[in-house]
Amino acid sequence: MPDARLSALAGLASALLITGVAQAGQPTATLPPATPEHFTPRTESFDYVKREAMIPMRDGVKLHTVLIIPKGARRAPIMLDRTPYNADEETSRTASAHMAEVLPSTFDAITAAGYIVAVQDVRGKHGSEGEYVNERPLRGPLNPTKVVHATDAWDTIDWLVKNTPESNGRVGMIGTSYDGMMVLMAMDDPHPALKAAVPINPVGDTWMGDDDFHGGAFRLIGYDYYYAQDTVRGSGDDLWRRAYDDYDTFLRAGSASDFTREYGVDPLGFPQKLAAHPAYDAYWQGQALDKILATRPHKVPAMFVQGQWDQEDIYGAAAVWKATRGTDTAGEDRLVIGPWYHGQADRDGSAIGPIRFDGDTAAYFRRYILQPFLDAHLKDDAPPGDIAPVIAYETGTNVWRAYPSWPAPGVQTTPIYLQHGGGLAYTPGAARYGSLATAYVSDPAKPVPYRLRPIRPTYSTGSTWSQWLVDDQRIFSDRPDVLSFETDALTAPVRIAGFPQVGLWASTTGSDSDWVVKLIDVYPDEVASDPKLGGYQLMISSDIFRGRYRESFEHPRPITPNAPELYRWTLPTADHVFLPGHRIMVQVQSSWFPLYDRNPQTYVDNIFHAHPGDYRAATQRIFDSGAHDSFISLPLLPITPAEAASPGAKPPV
Ligand code: PG9
Repeated sequence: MPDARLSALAGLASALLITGVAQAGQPTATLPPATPEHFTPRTESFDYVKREAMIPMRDGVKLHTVLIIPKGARRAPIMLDRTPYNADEETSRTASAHMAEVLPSTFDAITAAGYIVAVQDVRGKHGSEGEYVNERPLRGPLNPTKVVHATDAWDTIDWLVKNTPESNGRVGMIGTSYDGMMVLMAMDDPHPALKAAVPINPVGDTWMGDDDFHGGAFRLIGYDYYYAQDTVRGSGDDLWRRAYDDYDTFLRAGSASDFTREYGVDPLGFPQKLAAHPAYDAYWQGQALDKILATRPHKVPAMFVQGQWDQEDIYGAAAVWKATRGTDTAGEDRLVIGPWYHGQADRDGSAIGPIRFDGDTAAYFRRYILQPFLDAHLKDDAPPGDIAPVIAYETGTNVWRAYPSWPAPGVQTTPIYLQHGGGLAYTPGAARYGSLATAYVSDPAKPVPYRLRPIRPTYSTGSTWSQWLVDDQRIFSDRPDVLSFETDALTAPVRIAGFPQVGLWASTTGSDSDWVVKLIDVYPDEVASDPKLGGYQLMISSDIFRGRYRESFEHPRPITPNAPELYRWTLPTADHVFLPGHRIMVQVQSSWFPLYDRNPQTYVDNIFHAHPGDYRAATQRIFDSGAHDSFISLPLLPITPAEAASPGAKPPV
């Protein structure tokens, strides 16, 4: 064949090969694919083995579980975390040959101590089968089904101890927030192999003071959570916005129900339950884990972990601890109070925003408090732990303290009274006739923002939501609808160690009202060691109370306009020293928006469905002297000469 014809044929053949055009009856030519048919990662050099299992529950549903096992482990305890937040992600933080790198820092100390870690998707989420019911109630009147988180935990632990040859048959449970609630629920009816429980910032009672309501006021930010969590089995999208500032977003929407309709949240089951149960009715009472666990026999030693500035679940840990003291007759439980935002015990605990602590308090907790507690209960040969019943980080002085109980023994509950004209003192202010009051107008059309605007969506990229409880309150103190009362500069330290309580005498021209009380540490005008803290107003313990619930959380009642009434409620626990040169301040206001929905200030049956015409400005009077003397009861704990002589010394835990 002549050369020219040969090369023309060769050209045609290669064109056919590249384009894949097939002649009739001939196989299509292709390029070799980049992805091999079978690929096995090289993991021989890893210091751990990863195993995945679909663990069968008693109803046949299988739950996806990832085990990370130290290579060569023998008779190792297992730490189990049950989560709705994706077990795969929780066990593959980085692509690494090291167990410590793939797991979140929750597990750093126990990983170093040779534990096996098991992370499981709860039923209906991510890799697990079954239906997801957000905050699925335990078995009882609210849940007649046979499967609940307590049984799922039981079945999982049973399977783990029978199918993990590297284990010593002892299991601990740990988890933060929702996962912490999973730990509490497992304690309802624990498997005998469950030997230790660590609920960190758990949801204990979502109505009473955790994610969804505080003092009866509804937390609008929950909609972001339920939208991302409950729209799909995996991780859902963020709830969309059309404004940069959430203050605008929620104010323009109107009531909570108006918002859910406009943004398409209304078909979701949990938001529907929130709107159907605005008061503390049987639905919420029947799920309150502090109340439930107080009635159960004490079977599992627990370490309850509380954050002093927990912006999501500031109630649960301390509440369950308090409620279950009567059952822990062997004194096995522990309470840890750290200077942390929500989940910070699992992260870097050196600071929140501009407020710095002495070193990484969270790493200290995990290494010197958590791990010895777990070792004592879970390891074959560990010495008994000598962790004090209560370990609390005292802010202000920035030292860890050990106590036999909480509130700390020796606490003297002492009222500090609002004084007419803005003072705050241990003796009630006198009034020549009757009572004195200071008035302000609370206008639902201009609610007090809970943060400096613009307020970014809670969980959006770059949001500083986790820091909001330490925001400088100075920006609000000069608003005409925020009252401030403060002491003179202190000449001696004042320590609080327990739960401050509010006694607020107030009246409103409306027929319903919210009251917000903030206990604040005012820094000296100048702080040489950290100039940006000069004059800083740091909230130490603060909360909101919805006036309609003053007599009963279950049965709200309208307020009689203009009649002074005493509003009493308990603030979150705190362990803090107001240092010499600082001042104690109390601020009072009637909204905290849009973290909390607006009270229309006109009594309506269900505030979720309030109409635009219900929202009315009201004149609020805070009684500050005379017969109606408003106060905050402080859990004062005198500072001993030894403590005063060595502030900053770390006591042994
Ligand atoms: N605090 C989160 C939560 C929100 C709503 C319900 C339950 C939990 C969490 O961080 O898990």
